[in-house]
Amino acid sequence: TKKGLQLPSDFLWGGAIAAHQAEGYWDADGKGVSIADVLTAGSHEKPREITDGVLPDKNYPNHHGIYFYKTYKEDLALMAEMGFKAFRTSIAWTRIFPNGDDAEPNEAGLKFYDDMFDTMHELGIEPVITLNHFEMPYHLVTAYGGWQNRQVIDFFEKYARVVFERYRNKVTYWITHNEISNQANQAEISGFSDFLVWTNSGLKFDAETTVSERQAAMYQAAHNELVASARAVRIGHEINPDFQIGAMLNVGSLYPASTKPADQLAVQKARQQRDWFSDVHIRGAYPNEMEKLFERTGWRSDVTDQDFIDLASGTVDYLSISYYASSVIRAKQDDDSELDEAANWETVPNTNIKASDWGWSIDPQGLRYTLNELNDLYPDLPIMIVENGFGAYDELVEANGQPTVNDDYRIAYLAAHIAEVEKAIVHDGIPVIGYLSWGPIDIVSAGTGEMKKRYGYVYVDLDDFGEGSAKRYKKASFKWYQELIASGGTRL
Ligand code: P53
Repeated sequence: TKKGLQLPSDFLWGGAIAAHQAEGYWDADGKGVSIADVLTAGSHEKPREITDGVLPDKNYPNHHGIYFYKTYKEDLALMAEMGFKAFRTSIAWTRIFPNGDDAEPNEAGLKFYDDMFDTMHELGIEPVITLNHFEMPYHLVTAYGGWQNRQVIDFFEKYARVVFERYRNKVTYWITHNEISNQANQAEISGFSDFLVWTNSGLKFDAETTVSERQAAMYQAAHNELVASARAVRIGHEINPDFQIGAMLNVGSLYPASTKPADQLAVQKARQQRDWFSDVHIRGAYPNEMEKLFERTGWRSDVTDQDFIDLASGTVDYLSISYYASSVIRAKQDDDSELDEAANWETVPNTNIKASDWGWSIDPQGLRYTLNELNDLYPDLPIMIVENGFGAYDELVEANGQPTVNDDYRIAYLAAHIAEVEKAIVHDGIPVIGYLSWGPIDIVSAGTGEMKKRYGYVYVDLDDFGEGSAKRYKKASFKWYQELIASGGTRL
């Protein structure tokens, strides 16, 4: 009798990384400076600094990553050894268009991804490729002001067209923008406000910028990203009708702090401020409450009739999500008239569940809850989980003469979450088409820039200063994930 998971045989098991967190070689072979290249190392306590260009004497962890630019063949072989069916990474936009507004693409960058995708196919691994994962060209910020400038739509469209044409026979699964919703209510939830408008949109505010001005810039940038995504989807389908092009949102579940009606409304509003991004991607139009918000505030002012035609005609084929943690929302006031303003609600700790060393709550049931919620919103739309995992401090030990990590805490997190994915598929009938865990090999943390916040099945011997041998060692979770995939998910 079969125990544990009972998943479709074509289920996409695997893992996911992003170029800027892994590749290193930040200025090699014509690559331009990206917005990740001006982020210093931080920690749970200390935010990463956004510097004006690349400065001497600063620690920029994305400059070295894990040297994946040179090690991808060996690293992908380790993923294949675990039985990966799919591997998600991003194309570094700056390897293709170093400045973003270049007339011609950089052939060395295009060639690099040709080889990487060939390697994946030789190993039997399906590439899942993100176009824009927190790494837009820095020049598009300094010369154009980031995504709030409509010209960036055209630059992105050109970039998308070039890579869609180049890899039309090598890549089927695409994602346009990584975690596009982070910059909105997620910023309030995670306490990362200034950071996430930078990583999503290349927006940097000075102290004098008012909340309303920030909101206007963010909503305009997000609108431009959505139009750019829709145009890319349409172009992609023209280039290859078999392309599967997806949206990507971080969808940690949201709970009300109490049974007070104001808390219910606050959590609903917080969710709407996230889910409108997927609404636009999936339905091709803004939901009413967002149009009303823009009517009242004048935010998202720079729109054309053609934008709305583009949005309607470039809807995505699937939804991809990241899920790490849940959040609890409390209304700051009982008067509900302004609860759609994030400033009028706040997050509070969840005393029912534990959290990671970085304060991310551990909530496997929340994943099933969220998958159900998304399926209620978008019935039968395929959902791919493209990030889930446990960032933790790992200790390297010797076992049978081999360095390894006994990461039973990571196995426990992943097993509990995958069990909830099974329930969502088998009990709830939700079309989840894949599970890609985050950081199957240790990489630089996006949020903190640390190496020591590790997610991998494979340990990489590098510290927060880029010191170390960069050697790869299998953790205990390596064998666990390998056996899980080999068993079709039954050996949880
Ligand atoms: P790290 C914030 C909130 C939720 C997910 O995050 C986030 C962020 C930004 O840090 O990022 C996603 O490395 C993102 C990945 C990132 C991963 O989650 O801060 O798509 O690039 O590495 C994990 O622990």
